[in-house]
Amino acid sequence: MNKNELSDYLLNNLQLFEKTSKIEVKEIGDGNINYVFRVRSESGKSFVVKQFDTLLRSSMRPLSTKRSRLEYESMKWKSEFVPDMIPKLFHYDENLSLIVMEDIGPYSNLRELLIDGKVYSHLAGSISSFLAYTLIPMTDLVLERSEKKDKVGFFLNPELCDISEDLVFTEPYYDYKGRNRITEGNEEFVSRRLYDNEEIKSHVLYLKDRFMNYAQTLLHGDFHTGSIFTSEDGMKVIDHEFAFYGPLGYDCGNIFANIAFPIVRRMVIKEECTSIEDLLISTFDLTLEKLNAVFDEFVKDKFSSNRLFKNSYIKSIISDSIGYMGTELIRRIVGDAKVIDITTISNINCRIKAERIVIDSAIHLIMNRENIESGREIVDVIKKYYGDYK
Ligand code: SR1
Ligand code: MG
Repeated sequence: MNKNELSDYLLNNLQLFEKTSKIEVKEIGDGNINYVFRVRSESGKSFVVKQFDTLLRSSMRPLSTKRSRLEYESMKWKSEFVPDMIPKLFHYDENLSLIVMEDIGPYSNLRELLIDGKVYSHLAGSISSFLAYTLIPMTDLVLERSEKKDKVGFFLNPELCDISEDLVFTEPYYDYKGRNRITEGNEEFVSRRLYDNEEIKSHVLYLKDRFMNYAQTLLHGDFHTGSIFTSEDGMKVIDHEFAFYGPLGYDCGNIFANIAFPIVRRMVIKEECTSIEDLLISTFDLTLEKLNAVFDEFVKDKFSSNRLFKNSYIKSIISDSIGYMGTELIRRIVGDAKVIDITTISNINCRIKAERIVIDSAIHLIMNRENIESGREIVDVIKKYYGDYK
């Protein structure tokens, strides 16, 4: 809908505003896929409206609007576990593929905050709680068997998964669609490290296969710092349209990677980054701690609560997380969907260096994913490669 149509729709069909109110509609979305508006009345009431088009916003290719139902239902379900971290939902219209939700205007985008070197003290606690409380309760270990299978079926999301299967797991290593954009000066480096590296490709194929076939839990599916809005008091997680049943470590690895980008950025432009390093360390360590705690809190089935099983289950989540951290790091450098943490490094030599640090760290993480157990080890990997390119 255009702004006038949206305004008429809201005034005539919903009881959110007085019928006689004048409302202002402003487009605020800058994502690749959908359209997002802030709608505000003269009396100061405001909401966010997200509409899902039948065409992808960035490339205009067709995309099913079923994703709006998946986003809505996923937000609704996750709100039961982390009510303060999901924008409140006011309305869903299946025909118009439209969700009306809380306006989280007073919150700031986490990606932009970290680029500026700002870290709130609750962040590691909030992110780790979001991961543990939205991921463990939706596994087979907690849900009744048939309910879990119904959920896996309901949340099948082939088109959005297809985007990730290409952009995250395939194109950065093969460029078979010719869409990769490599920074001038890094072409040969990318060929040597990725396109010609059969060993890294074999590890990534394993992670891709697990992404496609291990329906472990309901993922956010695109959990990066651009999907988090935060203030001194808390955080809200948006953009749940990539939700599907996949390996639990995928969400964890995605957010770890996206906390690492501003570290590398600030390292190469020689700005303070210890507070973000500490954020990465404590987010990783608290996630591990809370996965254990939430497992104990929620897994009541007498067979699954076996201690040895629990240890190996959590260990495999951690190694997946480190592997998926690596794939996210690489795809944001080589692929088509980049991050401003790196693309806005204005000095070209610093950008080239940052990209090499990210790729080498990622390869190390993927290859050594079974042996890394703490946030400190991850930061040490990044520091080691920073040292190599100093
Ligand atoms: C065509 S979509 C490109 C990227 O934007 C989304 O936020 C996902 O990260 C996706 O890979
Ligand atoms: Mg998104």
